[in-house]
Amino acid sequence: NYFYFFTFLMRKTKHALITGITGQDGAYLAKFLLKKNYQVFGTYRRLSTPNFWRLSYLEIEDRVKLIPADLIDTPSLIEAIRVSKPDEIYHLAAQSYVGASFDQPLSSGEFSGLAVSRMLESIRLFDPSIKFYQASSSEIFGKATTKSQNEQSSFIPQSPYATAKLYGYWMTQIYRDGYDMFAANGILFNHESPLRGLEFVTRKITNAAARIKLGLQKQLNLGYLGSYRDWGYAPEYVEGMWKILQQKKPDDFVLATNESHSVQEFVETTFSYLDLDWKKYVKIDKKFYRILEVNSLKGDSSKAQKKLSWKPKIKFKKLIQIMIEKDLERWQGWLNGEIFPWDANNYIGDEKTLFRKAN
Ligand code: NDP
Ligand code: GDR
Repeated sequence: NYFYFFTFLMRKTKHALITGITGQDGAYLAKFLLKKNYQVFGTYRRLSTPNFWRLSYLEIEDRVKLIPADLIDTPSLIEAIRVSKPDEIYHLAAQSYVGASFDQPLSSGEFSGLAVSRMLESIRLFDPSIKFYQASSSEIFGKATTKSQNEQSSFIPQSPYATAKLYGYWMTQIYRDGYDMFAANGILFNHESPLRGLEFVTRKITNAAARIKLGLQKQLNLGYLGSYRDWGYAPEYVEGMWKILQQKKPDDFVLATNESHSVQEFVETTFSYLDLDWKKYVKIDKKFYRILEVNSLKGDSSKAQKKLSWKPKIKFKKLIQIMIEKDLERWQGWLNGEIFPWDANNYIGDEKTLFRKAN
């Protein structure tokens, strides 16, 4: 009869709770889970200006249920779990900018580190059968001593951010082993997209290059161009997060393209895509140097490729093409008076900011 069919359907619909749904990964993950027929809940924090542009851009703002919560406010996190009754929690919210963690070391520890314990404790007390994904980071490898990094590599963090993430990594393992909870770390290398925050180097470059091409900007100031990163495409990485929680047993996985390129290569490729000579426009400003730099990271995602059947398709050049084409299209649209969900038109850039200085 209808009643049983309805309750059967209801039980089949999985619930996911995403902390940090307003961020790059949160928005893509929400879209991905909706396609998989999940009921998607997400936490957001109260800001003076609402920040839902990514959800609007992906046209899912009406399809996700939003719950106000802040990482420092444990009752608000418990309430988010109580209201959403999740099968899976994706803990993505954090202070995610490495540079800012030197300017705000304590709050970075609070939000990127301690908050993981708040989430895990809340789950343990509320319902320890909920699956938990922790957004860990390649930054925990830091001053890496090996050519590429996998799940066995040493952790040598180089920033308050990375140290906080390493704390979250270990706490996730402690709750897995100590309380038999399904708690897993995704150790993700850099992943980018047109929804990337504007202060991260990739989007800073593609946004500025598009403006330079259209005569809206003359110069781009950057910091150290010699560092190497393993850059992938964010929508592919959120699928990996989901796959990590679909395993029979909780485990930790590196997600990466297994390729590494320098920031300078990123600049060169972006500007040459627009037929511009980068040397005419890019200036080095030491104020963008980090107090400590992570010089080179390159992932080895063979475990994920084997056990999760996860394989990134979009590599460096294609990623840059996707990002630059979108930023160019947005600025052209803006010049034509079009209105669309976007961040860059209200951004004054990081030029005027007084960062803590590196030696
Ligand atoms: P974003 O900076 O785009 O998003 C961060 C999210 O956290 C936003 O929704 C933000 O809300 C939220 N947040 C920050 N502080 C608080 C707080 N005090 N209370 C509640 N919410 C808060 O990051 P990404 O989407 O790029 O990354 C997602 C996660 O993955 C982060 O934990 C990041 O450290 C980690 N990671 C990211 C990688 C990458 O390359 N993108 C690689 C490896 C790890 P608001 O919108 O209000 O600011
Ligand atoms: P990262 O990303 O620190 O790797 O952390 P970011 O894009 O900030 O920096 C990458 C490299 O570029 C150099 N760089 C600059 N960076 C910024 N932001 N602005 C500049 O002007 C500039 N000039 C040079 C940096 O020094 C660095 O070497 C990202 C975040 O998403 C983290 O949350 C995540 O954990 C890691 O990736 C994996």
